Amino acid sequence: VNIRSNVYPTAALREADARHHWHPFTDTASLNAEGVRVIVGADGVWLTDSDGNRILDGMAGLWCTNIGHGRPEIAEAVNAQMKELSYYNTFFKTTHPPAIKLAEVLAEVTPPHINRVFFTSSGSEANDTVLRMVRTYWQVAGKPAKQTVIARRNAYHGSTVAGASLGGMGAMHGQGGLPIPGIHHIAQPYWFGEGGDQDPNAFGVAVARELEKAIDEIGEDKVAAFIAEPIQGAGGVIIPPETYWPEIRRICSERDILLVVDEVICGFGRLGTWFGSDYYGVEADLMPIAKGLSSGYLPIGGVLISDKVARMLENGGEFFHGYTYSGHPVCCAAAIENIRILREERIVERVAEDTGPYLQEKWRQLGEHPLIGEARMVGLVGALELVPAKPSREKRFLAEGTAGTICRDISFKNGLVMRAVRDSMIISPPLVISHEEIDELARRVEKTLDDTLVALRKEGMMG
Ligand code: PXG
Repeated sequence: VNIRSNVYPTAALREADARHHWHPFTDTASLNAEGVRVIVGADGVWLTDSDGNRILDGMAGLWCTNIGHGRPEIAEAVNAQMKELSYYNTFFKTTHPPAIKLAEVLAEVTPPHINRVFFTSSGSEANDTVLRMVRTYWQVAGKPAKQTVIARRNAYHGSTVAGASLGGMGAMHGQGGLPIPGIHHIAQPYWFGEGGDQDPNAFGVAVARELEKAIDEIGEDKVAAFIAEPIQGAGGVIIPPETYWPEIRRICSERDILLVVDEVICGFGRLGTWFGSDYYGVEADLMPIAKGLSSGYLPIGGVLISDKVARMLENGGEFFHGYTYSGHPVCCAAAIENIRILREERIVERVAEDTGPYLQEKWRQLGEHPLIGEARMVGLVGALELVPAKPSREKRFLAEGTAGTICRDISFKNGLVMRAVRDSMIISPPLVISHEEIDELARRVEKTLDDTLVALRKEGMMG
């Protein structure tokens, strides 16, 4: 197999992949029976597969390619850094210019109360760091019993032991004895699915108050932190009602627990603001980041640390924690160049003022389709809820996830990557998407919904 300028037929690539490659989040037996999809190139918002098809990347890779695929400036920055200093660590009283520069740039784009960063290679690692950091914080503060972290059902915080434990995915907890002790899950602010007949704002407050109840049950003297995504991504683009975040911030402050806002998906412009916490006007004590930090060009993540947490940890002596690749110079160089592009091309502002509203209007129109129970979007991340009996919110498809999977497969055939979460369709395109590309995306979504409706009727699934 050539890794560049592929000349091999898809069948040969599939066969080799099936023989040797174990994929993440995959039923290996059924994948290998069906045959994997092979992507050989990408440019802007477009992917090319091994049969030469062009596919619109409606998911920005895996929610990460914020500046789009294939920018030569990043390749050049990485190439130059490789030649200058390909690797050195940041342990043992050592640093290097790329780590210094990236830390400085991050302090510029984050809110004023955040001025430090701890580097990791991924979002999962960042959340492992978070767990140890919040527990250490309270040890240093002289309240060593405050060790429990409250998280939410259907949250996604990564796939390592700590990440998957903080996450609220039942299927993940079912494998490998998770969650680890000391993590407590409460409800998510998912109005469409779980709001019953409450109005969204009343529901937002009620769900936030579950945090207060959980703190009372566990005991304030035992709770270290609450962790949540501004908008849940992998859980199905769950956009909380407006009342939710202010209530969460109030509760965390009154009860003296740290607030961790997981910015792995929402960070770096996804909501039309630099961070999801900016969009909701909520001050975080810690913010794990990854994905859009480098637009996925190289693996890098981190934990952004507020002054309050930094001051406390400074009193604690050595923090016995770090990764070989914390602040990897080449990954830092990619991230610095990525942030330069985001700033100089005003990409975040464009999402807020131009491309976001433009796609949101198309999305609202798609919401009128007979298959769609709700169309929701903030910035450039959204979901379409498939329902069998519009306008009923209560009536859902019987075998949950079947309609979503059918729709996702049809979407691929129509040249669009949309992700299915249960029976909702998710979109999170590169932030550089143009108006023409948004028009094309909306056309492909509409055709996909039409085709899906025909397929579901044929299966007798509509009703
Ligand atoms: N936090 C959040 C909010 C995430 O979305 C992570 C942490 C973990 O990051 P790493 O870099 O370790 O993957 C994520 C990752 C999906 C999907 O199918 C979503 C993620 C990863 C893989 C698949 O939606 N999010």
